[in-house]
Amino acid sequence: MWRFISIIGVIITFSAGFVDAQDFIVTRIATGLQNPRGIAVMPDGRLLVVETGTGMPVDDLALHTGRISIFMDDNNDGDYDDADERTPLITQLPSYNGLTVFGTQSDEVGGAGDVVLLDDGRIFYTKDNPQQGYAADGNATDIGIAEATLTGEHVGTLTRSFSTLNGIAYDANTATLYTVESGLNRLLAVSLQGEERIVTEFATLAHGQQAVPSGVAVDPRTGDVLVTLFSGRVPDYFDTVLTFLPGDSKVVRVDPMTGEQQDVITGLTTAVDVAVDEDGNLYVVEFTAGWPTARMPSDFDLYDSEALPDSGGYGRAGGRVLMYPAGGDTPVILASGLDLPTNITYHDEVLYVSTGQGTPGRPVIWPDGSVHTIVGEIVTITNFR
Ligand SMILES: [Ca+2]
Ligand SMILES: [Ca+2]
Ligand SMILES: [Ca+2]
Repeated sequence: MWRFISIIGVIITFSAGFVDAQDFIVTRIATGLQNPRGIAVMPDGRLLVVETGTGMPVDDLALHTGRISIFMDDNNDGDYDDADERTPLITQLPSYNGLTVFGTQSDEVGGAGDVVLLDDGRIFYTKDNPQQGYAADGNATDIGIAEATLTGEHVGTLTRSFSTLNGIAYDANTATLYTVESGLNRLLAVSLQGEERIVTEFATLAHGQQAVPSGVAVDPRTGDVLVTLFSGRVPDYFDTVLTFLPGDSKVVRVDPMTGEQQDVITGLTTAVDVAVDEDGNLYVVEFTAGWPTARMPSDFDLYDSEALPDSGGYGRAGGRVLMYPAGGDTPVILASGLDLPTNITYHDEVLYVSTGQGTPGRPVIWPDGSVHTIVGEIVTITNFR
């Protein structure tokens, strides 16, 4: 796999305003997953991994494919692909596809999204199950933040929400969870008792499109909350609807007390998640860095293995991870050519990135013309600090 070959050296090239120092090590540590999303690192180094699932419609709730598992590299060979290295902790989490449920004209699998692990072993994760409908209070019955334990017990629902929640982050200093409601363009603060507060709402982006907040992280130095604004559709771009417009996506810094917002990184394309280390260096994931591809027909059969390759609305294998040094030095491309990455976690000098969004096994074409099937993977990036 060319994109996982790292080149150790001192070659520095400039591309599109970024320094591209190719001495970072990108390593695939898990493959064959079903839409890996949020990752939390346990104190002993094991990983807590959310898989949103296949998105395939099922009649029986017990057949739902979303899950949260513990990954342990038992044989110490550096990957989590060997026998018994993945232990499902929470299973049967709802999984759906936005193409069939909402007619999004893209292959987007929804369900459990992101996870945080507290020091006391409590787990909080975002869940998304729009097909369960809405309750009398206006919120969905099964969209919100759920709590579980490291022994796999469902503690219950902490909060319910009106629209899809994406990223979740935790600030231990204030015992506060932060999450973003992508459909309502809001950042929420939630206490561990489930009290919810709207911190801020995000305005439309440069061409009138919805902000669509996606990833969230807490700056450990200040308590500020960093949010990626992914960007919704551009409704009227030279008489056509554009899935997104390159350069309109950004990262904002929010003061969680006042709600004040400040643009920290602009000019991005489909920024989907952000992480920050103890020194304030920022790491941003772009879902795909090029122009949008053709939107997917709403009646496309996602599960027909004979179907022609279709990107699913977003160009494949064009995702990137960028580092923005705290001191304001030139940003660096840490990884490129990733296939629709969705989540990033920073832990102890290592970045964990989940890739391969879409219906697992569906054929797609990569930029070099080669045909691949969608596969969920996790890569690490090291040697960047
Ligand atoms: Ca292994
Ligand atoms: Ca192995
Ligand atoms: Ca994240």
